[in-house]
Amino acid sequence: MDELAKRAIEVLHGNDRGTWTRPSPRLYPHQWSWDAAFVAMGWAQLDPVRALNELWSLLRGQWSTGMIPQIVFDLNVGRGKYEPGPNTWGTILNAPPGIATSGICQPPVHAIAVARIREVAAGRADGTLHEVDDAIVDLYPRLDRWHRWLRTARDPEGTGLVTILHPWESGLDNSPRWDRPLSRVEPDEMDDLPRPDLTCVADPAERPTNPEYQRYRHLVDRLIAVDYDQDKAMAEHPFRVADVFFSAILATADDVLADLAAVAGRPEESDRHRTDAARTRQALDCCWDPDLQACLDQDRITGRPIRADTIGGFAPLIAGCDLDRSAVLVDRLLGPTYAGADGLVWPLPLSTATTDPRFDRRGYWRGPQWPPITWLLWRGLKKAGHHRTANTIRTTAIDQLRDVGCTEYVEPFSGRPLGSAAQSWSAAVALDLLSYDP
Ligand code: 2M8
Repeated sequence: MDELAKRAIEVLHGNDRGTWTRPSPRLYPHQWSWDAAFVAMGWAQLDPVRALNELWSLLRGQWSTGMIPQIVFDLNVGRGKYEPGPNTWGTILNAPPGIATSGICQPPVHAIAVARIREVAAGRADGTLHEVDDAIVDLYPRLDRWHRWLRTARDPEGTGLVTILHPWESGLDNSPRWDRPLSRVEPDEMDDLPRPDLTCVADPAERPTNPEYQRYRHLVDRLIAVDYDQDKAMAEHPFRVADVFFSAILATADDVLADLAAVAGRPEESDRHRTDAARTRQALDCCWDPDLQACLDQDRITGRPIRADTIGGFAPLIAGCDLDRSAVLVDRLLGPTYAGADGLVWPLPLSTATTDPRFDRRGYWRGPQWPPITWLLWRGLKKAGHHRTANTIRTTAIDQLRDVGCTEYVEPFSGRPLGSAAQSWSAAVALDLLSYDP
């Protein structure tokens, strides 16, 4: 068996908790929402039914509103191992009885994962596809409620863009995109709560700073103060940003959900999902900055676009866009400020452009390469018909993972692995990318 596949399988098994998977053994000991979607695609290569269980485990935490929370906590994990832990979110009345969750969300990769599990199952000679299709009958309404929540609670005016209330909701937590809006968040007092995450990495510089964490926690406190009432939060929360990357993932997930609706015997729902996706694509068009040649997040408090040259700007490649726009974005993606930058060990997309003043080659989400982001761009390129570029990115991503292992992220100029050394979504992405080998 391929050495990388062997290593990736070891990482998944090492982080496996039976029906769900920790993102990593120490740094992230609970179940995370978008990690679970990537991880499910990895498990699909080994056992599509196990892959479905990953998603069902996550859905245990789905709120009655439809929100899929960012974290479903494992109550067996010792107190203080991860902060903010289960007791700090004030979600006991919001989460399903007996399940501890956080109170925010993450990008909706889940429908994409279900479709990929189905594709893998379809390639098997046994009856797995029937089993997966049966599950989709029950999964579809859950995913539909999730997408509907995003499109109502987080986009009450139907703009097509999802507003996030916390940088953690973006998944790209510490991106320079959030520096300005986060700098305006003013905690009443600077707390000095423990940071167990800092003890899990080789160098604390691989994690966000204390002032950032104080603001992160303050934002959680503000959501608790309104008891997670989304109308109130959308009116007065101190961090409100229409996130183009998140919205783009929702658009492409809506396209997929349109197909899953048909599999679930609900073809009459498909058009609604396609219309939603089209609305988001149109909205992304309006966020295009011709100077930067990038799609920009919109600060809902100031009403202004957030100027930052980051991977977020490539949102149209994820959502799907016209040929002209995708050609411009492919040029930029492969150009000297991203994957074509001088001195990169692997020519893969960077999380921030080298020319952005806040680019930081080791900084968390501020420059390094992240396997799941590479995967999302690879998928977008493939869907847009840029097959040659997509394939080059796929093979380069495999080379990278082969050399550095299933690390959380990579310092692009030295090739050093950063963050957690056994990250589940990197293993999952490796298995999925390898499965396309001719
Ligand atoms: C990172 O985020 C968590 C908070 O959600 C953290 O820093 O503690 C991010 O990379 C996020 O995208 C990811 O889902 C999570 C688990 O891998 O870790």
